[in-house]
Amino acid sequence: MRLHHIVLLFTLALGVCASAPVFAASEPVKLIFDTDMGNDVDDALALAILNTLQDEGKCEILAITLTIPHKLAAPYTQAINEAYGHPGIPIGINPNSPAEGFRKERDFLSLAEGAHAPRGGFDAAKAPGALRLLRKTLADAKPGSVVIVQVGMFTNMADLLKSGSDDISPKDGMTLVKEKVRFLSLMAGNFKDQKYAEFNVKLDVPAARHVVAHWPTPRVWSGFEIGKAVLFPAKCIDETLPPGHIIRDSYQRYIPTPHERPCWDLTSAWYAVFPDSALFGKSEKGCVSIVGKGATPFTADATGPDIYLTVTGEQSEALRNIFAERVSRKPGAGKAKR
Ligand SMILES: [Ca+2]
Repeated sequence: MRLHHIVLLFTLALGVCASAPVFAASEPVKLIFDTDMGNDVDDALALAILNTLQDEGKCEILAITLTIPHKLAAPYTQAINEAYGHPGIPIGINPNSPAEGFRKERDFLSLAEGAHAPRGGFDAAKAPGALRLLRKTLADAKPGSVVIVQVGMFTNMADLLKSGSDDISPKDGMTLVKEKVRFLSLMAGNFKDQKYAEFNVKLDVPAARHVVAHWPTPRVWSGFEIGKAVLFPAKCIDETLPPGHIIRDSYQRYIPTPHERPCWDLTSAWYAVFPDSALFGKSEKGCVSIVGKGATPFTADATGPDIYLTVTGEQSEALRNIFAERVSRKPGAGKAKR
């Protein structure tokens, strides 16, 4: 193996920056995680990974907002954060978000009222609304400091863009996003099959249209084909995670091993923290549009706000191994020295 191959593999394995980041490497990326937690188990895997990156000082999860109206989505999200050592992250709910994505036969949210109930309890009635939490989090943030990871429907982001001034901030949603958000990392769309209506788009097409038409920062899309190329190792669930682990139990409730679940939301979350990672390729700049029932055709345009991610076989293999290693970390592992 030649030296440059060794260096490349080392770089891939660490997910380190291939070019200079905009912010100092030591500064945690400030994140908002917007998720339809419960519609698929990859949201749970993604949140687990973000928790471990927070332990390492790579990111700070400022808030989590939900785009699923299920009453156990917030308690379950709290249970994941507790299991990974961060019980204090605020969670915002949206009772008006799309309900059609939830499949009862694959329910793992009910773990939150059984074996994995939040230790401190969780009163969903007292949880803030997603829109209020988004506005508050952005109002409190430094300019250009927040990365939003959207791995569910576009409902909350459309609500944010449409919001006017209120008791939280005199600024409207467009202004808050323009001033405070660095970029939007989203799992949505399909850039291989431009006629395919991807789940996160098709469940709330009007919201997707609104966000695509108005969102004022760069947007980076991890399409359906990326998650399909990066499969979560069943071996991690079966052999690495101990019995009684919340991720192991959730995964087996959703679709049991030996199924290897596509890592849709994990890729978007990873990119949000490591936008210069050598683990992804990127398209040229362009414009995504939303057509029909939710297809996402892409048109190249050097002044466009959108790019989409690509992965090679080598990158997929590196990503799935990193994801498995992350999910199996214990709370507090790799804690940054401060
Ligand atoms: Ca999701």
